Amino acid sequence: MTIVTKVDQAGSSGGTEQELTDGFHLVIDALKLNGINTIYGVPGIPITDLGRLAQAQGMRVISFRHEQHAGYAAGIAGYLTKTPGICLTVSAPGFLNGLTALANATTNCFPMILVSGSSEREVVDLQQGDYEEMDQLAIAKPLCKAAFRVLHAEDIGIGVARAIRAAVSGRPGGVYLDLPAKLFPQTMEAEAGRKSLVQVIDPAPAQIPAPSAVDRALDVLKSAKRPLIIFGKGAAYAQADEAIRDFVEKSGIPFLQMSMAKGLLPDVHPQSAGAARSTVLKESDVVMLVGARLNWLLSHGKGKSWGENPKKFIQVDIEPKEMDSNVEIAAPVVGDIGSCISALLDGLGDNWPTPPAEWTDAINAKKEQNIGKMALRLKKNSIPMDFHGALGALRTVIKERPDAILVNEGANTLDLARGVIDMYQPRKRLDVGTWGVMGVGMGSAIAAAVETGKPVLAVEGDSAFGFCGMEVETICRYDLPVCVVIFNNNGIYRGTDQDPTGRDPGTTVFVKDSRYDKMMEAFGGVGVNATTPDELYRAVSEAMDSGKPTLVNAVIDPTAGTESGRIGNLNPQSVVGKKK
Ligand code: ADP
Ligand code: TPW
Ligand code: MG
Repeated sequence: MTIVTKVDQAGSSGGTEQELTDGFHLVIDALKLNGINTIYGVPGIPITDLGRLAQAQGMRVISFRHEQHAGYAAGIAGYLTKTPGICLTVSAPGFLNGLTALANATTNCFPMILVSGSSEREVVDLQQGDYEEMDQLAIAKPLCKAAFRVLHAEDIGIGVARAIRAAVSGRPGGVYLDLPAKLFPQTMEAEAGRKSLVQVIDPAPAQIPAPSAVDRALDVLKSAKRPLIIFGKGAAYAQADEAIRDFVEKSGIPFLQMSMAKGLLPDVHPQSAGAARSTVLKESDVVMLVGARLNWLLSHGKGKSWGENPKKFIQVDIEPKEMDSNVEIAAPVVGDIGSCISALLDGLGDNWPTPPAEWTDAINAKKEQNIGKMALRLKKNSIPMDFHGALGALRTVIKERPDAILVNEGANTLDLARGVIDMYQPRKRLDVGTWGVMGVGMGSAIAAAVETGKPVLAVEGDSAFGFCGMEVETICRYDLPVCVVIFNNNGIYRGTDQDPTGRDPGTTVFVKDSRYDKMMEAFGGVGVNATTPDELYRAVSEAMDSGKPTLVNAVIDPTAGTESGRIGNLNPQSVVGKKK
């Protein structure tokens, strides 16, 4: 705890000196006490001094150009570390800019805390028009797990503790902490301040599954002829990597990994069914979901992609309300993934029957076929590059650096990279998540570099990058080991759209032949224009090895992409006046 000042209580007539602290110091002390040492944010009234002081007190303060990206960074920091990431913003507009990221964190089950300065309660509540007036607490509430406001310096310790516990316990998510301007300069006696702080003991307590639920799940699994495990990003988040690997290998069951779970087990693991995804979804008879929701990303567990075969589902999740969200769950296992998988692993015993060879052979045959087809596409050396040609180069870059972090967003750029680039280690792939939101790239890349110190490769559609492009200045300013590759196909999905009236550019196209590499050069980073897979491979390898902020403009054939990438089927189509 830092001493703010000493006052002579009895004035000039003498008396005892008293150590004081204030709201600024208490917020920082409360965070540090709980192992939070990094803040992502944008300064301004009333939190400018909070950021300054945090830096002076040894915290890492990463100042962004826009709060949304600071917020995305905080969410990803939470995902990578299981400690809530902190996003610090000013009131109303700054708060609202951060709110998208808070909602995104909640949607994705990432623990983060949006800390916003706010205007005076008295004025806000009477709607008298304060500077940046807004009832932020009320607005944040529906978009996060919990929202708290602290009005008195002596409550800062409790407020921060509640925010931390709410963010990481149970299903993780976003929490809002409202700190009115008047709170910061409030003083209190330093010793009382010290005592008011709370160190959160066991913030995310283990949640042990009921033994009967574990037995039920094992019974269902044992009855399977064509079992399948699907790991989601909740499984990656849980950091139960060893138990998960042991369970998979001991059971012999084939597995799929959802986008951000890729690498939890290496994509090249012999039991990975990633290259036979549609076959295993259709043909499996028992599916065990681990930290993956049956939402749109898994076609809600029904319909064409799941085929005709009746299926039984086992679901391992910390959130009981997730069970039966879309289809009946035959064996719900509620608890934290580490505890659940350990219990299931124990239950496998020594004589667990390996899945029928008929099933695993069929998967392997399909895998071989699909991997062969893909290999041909990756070898393509056409100019301008198509997606596969360019991705073939990047796939090698990651293969050669399995501990690097891959950030990925876009439509075609996302969907194709997910399939092409194998991941080898857990929590190395960060992408658009549950919402498929564009613009998470630079915030994620910055947090990944700051939190892990590992080199980061951000593979970005040109549109996706546009949502967060200004943060390349942040990357240069903090000299982060981030290499951004823009898949520049001159537009959203494709670069070929036209305004039927001939007046304006088509709605999905951008300026032709743009040179995004110049943006990085503007801030002192390295810019490269790459037109062939070889050039791309060389530029990215060099960047990953040097750690210098780099942006590679990869020139992609504007006709190569498809509308909405792999999810074109979700597009509602106009039924009137459409030309054939
Ligand atoms: P994906 O998009 O990869 O399929 P989802 O975000 O849909 O993954 O699902 C993640 C799930 O993981 C959520 O339902 C969440 O409740 C769950 N989860 C997160 N952390 C844990 C944990 N430590 N233990 C158990 N379940 C968890
Ligand atoms: C916050 C809608 C989905 S994908 C996409 C948009 C605008 C961009 C696709 O173009 P890009 O990729 O990135 O150039 P590529 O390779 O296909 O050319 N606003 C937000 N999120 C989403 N998802 C959209 C809009 C969208
Ligand atoms: Mg594009």
